[in-house]
Amino acid sequence: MKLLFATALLFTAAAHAETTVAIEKFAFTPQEITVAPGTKVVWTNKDETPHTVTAKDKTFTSKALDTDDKYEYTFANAGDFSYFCTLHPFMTGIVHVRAK
Ligand SMILES: [Cu+2]
Repeated sequence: MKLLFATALLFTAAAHAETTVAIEKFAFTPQEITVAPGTKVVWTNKDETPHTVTAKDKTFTSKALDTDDKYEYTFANAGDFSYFCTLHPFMTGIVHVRAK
């Protein structure tokens, strides 16, 4: 019974997993992350310059984020998701979504 309860807690934690990426000095940090399906990724712009978080295939995109603005996106399915900043296309990042 105790084991079942622990398992349920684990599932709950996984369903609400969240990770953060900073947008800083014209770069996404960390530039590359690996998360489990269902993870919410929260980007925060720490620059004085506006940036966007835009999927290469345009499946998701933020507005132009001002300083301290956040953008969040939940990755439901496994895959490799490249993204960039539309205002500074040299800024790129990638989210690997892998079932564990
Ligand atoms: Cu930018």
